[in-house]
Amino acid sequence: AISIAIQSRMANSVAMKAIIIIFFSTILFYSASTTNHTVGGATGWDVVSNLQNWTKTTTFYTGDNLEFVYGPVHDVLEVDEDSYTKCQTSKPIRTFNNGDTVIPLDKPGTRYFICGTGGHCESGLKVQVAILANSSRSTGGNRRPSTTPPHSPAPSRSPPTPRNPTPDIPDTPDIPDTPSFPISPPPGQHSASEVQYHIPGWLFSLPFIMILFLLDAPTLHMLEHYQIS
Ligand SMILES: [Cu+2]
Repeated sequence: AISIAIQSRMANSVAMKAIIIIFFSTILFYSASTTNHTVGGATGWDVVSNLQNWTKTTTFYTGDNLEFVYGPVHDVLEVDEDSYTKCQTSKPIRTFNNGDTVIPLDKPGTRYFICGTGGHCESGLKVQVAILANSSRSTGGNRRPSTTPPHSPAPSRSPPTPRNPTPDIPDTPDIPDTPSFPISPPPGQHSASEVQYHIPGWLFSLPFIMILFLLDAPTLHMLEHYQIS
């Protein structure tokens, strides 16, 4: 009786593991397919950040997030193009001041953000982001920097470009070189993080589950044996 109890507990743990794996690999999948762009990189939303350079080396897609991290001396105003150009803080579209503002980039187009604190916008604390339709990602849009603007043909084989200094969420935290990935990326030089796969997230966890069950096959076999007897 004791060993049966132990065996059924092991079966439970297999199911547990499967659930946990599905859960985390789904999260992993979705975090791999969206990018959180920390505005200004390591120095954040601050006058010391070179925001013009930052936007030049970053490509924005619908589905990505912009994250503004800033101290209490700053705020974030979303403005129209005219206010952006003139650093006019009097008619913002939206205002944020909680120190950590995440803006989902939900549609293509250009959006403008400035700091509302006196003089900061004039000192360069302003950012303009051109958001590309997400579909351009899957058709081989160059996900990462390339110092070229997104519209010109991207160099297909650029030397390891300096990754953007952003400590944003690593695109593919622990996915090894996708050994078990069921779908091979489109031809091209894109790493896993650069390509959006058009498969449901749960499918992403299948290889892991298969590995799990292969590893646990002896356990399952023993379990069957116990149930028969
Ligand atoms: Cu400011």
